[in-house]
Amino acid sequence: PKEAFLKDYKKPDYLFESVDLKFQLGEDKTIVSSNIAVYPREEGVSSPLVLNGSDLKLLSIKVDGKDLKMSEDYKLDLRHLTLVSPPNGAFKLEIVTEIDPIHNTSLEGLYKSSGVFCTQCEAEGFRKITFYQDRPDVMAKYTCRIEANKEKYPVLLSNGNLIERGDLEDGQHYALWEDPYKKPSYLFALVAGQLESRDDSFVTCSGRKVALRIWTPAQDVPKTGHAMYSLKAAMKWDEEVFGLEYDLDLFNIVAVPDFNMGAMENKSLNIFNSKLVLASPETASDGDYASILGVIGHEYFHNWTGNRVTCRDWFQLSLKEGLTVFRDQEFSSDMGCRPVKRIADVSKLRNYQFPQDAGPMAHPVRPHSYIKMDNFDTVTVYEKGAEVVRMYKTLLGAMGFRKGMDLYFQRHDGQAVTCEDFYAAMCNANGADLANFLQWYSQAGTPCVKVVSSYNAEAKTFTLKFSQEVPPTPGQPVKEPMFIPVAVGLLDSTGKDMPLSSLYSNGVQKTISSGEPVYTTVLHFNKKEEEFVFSNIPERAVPSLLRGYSAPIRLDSDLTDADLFFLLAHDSDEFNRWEAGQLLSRKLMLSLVSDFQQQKPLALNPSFVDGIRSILSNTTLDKEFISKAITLPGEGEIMDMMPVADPDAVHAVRIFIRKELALQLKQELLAAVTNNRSPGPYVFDHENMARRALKNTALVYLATLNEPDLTQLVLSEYKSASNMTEQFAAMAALAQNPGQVCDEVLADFYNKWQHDYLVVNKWFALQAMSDAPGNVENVRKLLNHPAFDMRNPNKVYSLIGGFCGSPVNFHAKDGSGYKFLGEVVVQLDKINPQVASRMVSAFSRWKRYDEDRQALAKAQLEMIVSANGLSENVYEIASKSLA
Ligand code: DPP
Ligand code: ZN
Repeated sequence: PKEAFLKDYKKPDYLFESVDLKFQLGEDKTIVSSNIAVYPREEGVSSPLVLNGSDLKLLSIKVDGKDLKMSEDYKLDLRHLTLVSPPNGAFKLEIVTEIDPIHNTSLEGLYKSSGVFCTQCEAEGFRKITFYQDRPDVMAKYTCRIEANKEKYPVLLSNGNLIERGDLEDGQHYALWEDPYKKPSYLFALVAGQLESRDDSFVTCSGRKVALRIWTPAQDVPKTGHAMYSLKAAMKWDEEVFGLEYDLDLFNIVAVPDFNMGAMENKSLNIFNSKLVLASPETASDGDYASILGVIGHEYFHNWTGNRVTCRDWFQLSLKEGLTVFRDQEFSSDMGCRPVKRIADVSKLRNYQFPQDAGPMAHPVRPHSYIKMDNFDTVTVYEKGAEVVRMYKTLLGAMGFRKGMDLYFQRHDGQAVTCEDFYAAMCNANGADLANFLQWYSQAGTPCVKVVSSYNAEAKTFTLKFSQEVPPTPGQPVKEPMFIPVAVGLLDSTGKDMPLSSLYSNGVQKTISSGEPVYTTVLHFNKKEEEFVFSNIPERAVPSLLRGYSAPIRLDSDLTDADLFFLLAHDSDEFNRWEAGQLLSRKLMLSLVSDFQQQKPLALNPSFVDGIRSILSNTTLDKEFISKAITLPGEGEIMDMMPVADPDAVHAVRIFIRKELALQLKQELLAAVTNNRSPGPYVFDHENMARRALKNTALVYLATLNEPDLTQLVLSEYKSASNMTEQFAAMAALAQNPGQVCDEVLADFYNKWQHDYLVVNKWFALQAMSDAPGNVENVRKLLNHPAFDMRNPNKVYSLIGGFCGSPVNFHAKDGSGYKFLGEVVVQLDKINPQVASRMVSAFSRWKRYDEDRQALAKAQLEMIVSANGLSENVYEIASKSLA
């Protein structure tokens, strides 16, 4: 396998002015004709023109109307078609290929999902459709003519505007689409099938009426209301917050059941995994509703950040993804509750991105190299990338950030650009010098920051002394210091924010405020070590550090438990209030893990119980905040902090604390259930979701006790639930205790929902994640369940992904979990390499475990790497994991 390197980037010698495509869709084959207007980037170019192509049958190739001869005029290998000596100047290139969408199980390129033809071209799927310079810096105008059987494929869609349609002979019909905007091939899309639409419209800020259509099979149209609401909200939000208006008169979304990822932002024809479109109160949970809102927003926002301004090369992926994730996070915050959204986003970063950044697949936000680009749709590129964008906003302020965005579009609309271009727009628009900020794009690894505080009562100064260390990562043994914005506030002894007036650092005295009181300031920490001294501080303060999680780092402070309890009770920054509780929980869990390992009896610190009690009974707090604040850090997060990860100990301790809390806070938890029952029909808004979140968290706690009256309570909640959020949560609560009740409820649920594949996936996931000893056998059985299908990515993510996400069984000491995954990966790789490589990632941190587990996991990775016909996708992850 060949690795591609950022440092080897070269501009293309040839550019494409326009592309006219014709698809003749058929059951046993599809014929694709392309007609490309080629021109040299610079005059006098005479180098060969290399086109990418994979799994294509070449039928004919012409230049300026003349057939080319094999080997004389062009060469063909497994991945390229090379025109040996193209004419000087501009020319027309006509290529006809044959493809086989019906047997395309990789779900990239053109394939069929539940009878519907659809495409997925990002990152490199267009080369499975026709020969092309399949790279994002080749931007062209497209037309697309689709021909198909009218009865089977009444709806024919592509990018842009429909300019012609009509009937042909033999029951065929056609549609001709024209996209007026230049685009890279990864944004091309085509859909053909029996679909119905929900139609609506949106009037843009300049008064243009845009037709909005969401396409699904007829029976699912009633479930697209929330997606349509989300789309209209996103269109309005982008106008209001960024001044960005939609640029065509039509916007289509199509939902398909078989899709490798969440969704794809193809110009004016977004294609979605149906689980991110379809929702009804009875079948979708609050989490699903929130994901739909966020992802519909995300893909829509790409129209400007990604499509109008795209990436020069795939190394720059975070240019569009980090920025667009940041935009969807802000959108969801504005539509819901900001602190709660921030907590959820930071938890995701810590639970998924931190481990990646500390493992063999660690890579910078802008990777230096890749074997398969599909492997770099990662939490680092997306979520850490979003944190990098957030830091610009933290450093430049909301207005400054907006100025930077405006300049970015003004300079680069219609171009394919780099992360430096974004950085330059941000700096230039603000006359700002962000020093070594670009390190965030090139250095991998989560920076570790230490902070020590001290108070000088005589001088009335409060000092924070910072030091930082960026850990070594593969290929990057030595790191430079990073530019870390640290938002800080100081609390007085009553818990109020102190006004901050002046700050001394780096030999410079700086005024923070001389008028309006300022309670939070952003420190620019960009050296190995640095001291910041606040003056006019009348009493010893408790610092609230890294407010709102102002940088994606690990922070190690000298705050005592007493300080943390104080912050938990008083901090005006709600994120840090939650964080204080998490820090206390992490400390507690780590110390109990060590007790467990030494076979000491476990005992819960009473002040921890009191802290949780006071949160739980605080009626002034947001209910979803309470639900998050009483939830312990995940097992992965704790294992990540141990020198040798011990899944059994961490699991036992987490269960112990949860039961102990349930026992001691039973009355408060019961009150949280009874006070938060649904007052009426399902409503998707923050208040109602928060209420359900608190009730459901309380139910899950109570059910850990496995007492008959509590089981009855949860069972009656299950039976009386009128929405999926509450029904599923009650079932999950019961499923904690394997046995007759659990079995009956699981059977009842399946019975009720067997006709809804999205709900059945929840049922698979719940069973897959069970911590019941030996659950691997149950999961193996479920592989043969009639509702399971290895070809559907969602089902694989639910069942296999769910299993790997449950540490006790995946990391079972006897190696049964590893063996299971090894077998599945080899089998899955033959069907869908992208999905297989996502699954194999579960092995990547095998070196974190004890020697026995290491040996067992390593054996599976070695078995995978030596498998016959292994894909590059799986090879890259497995071999890098072994290195
Ligand atoms: N570009 C798609 C997204 O928006 C999938 N990679 O995330
Ligand atoms: Zn995206």
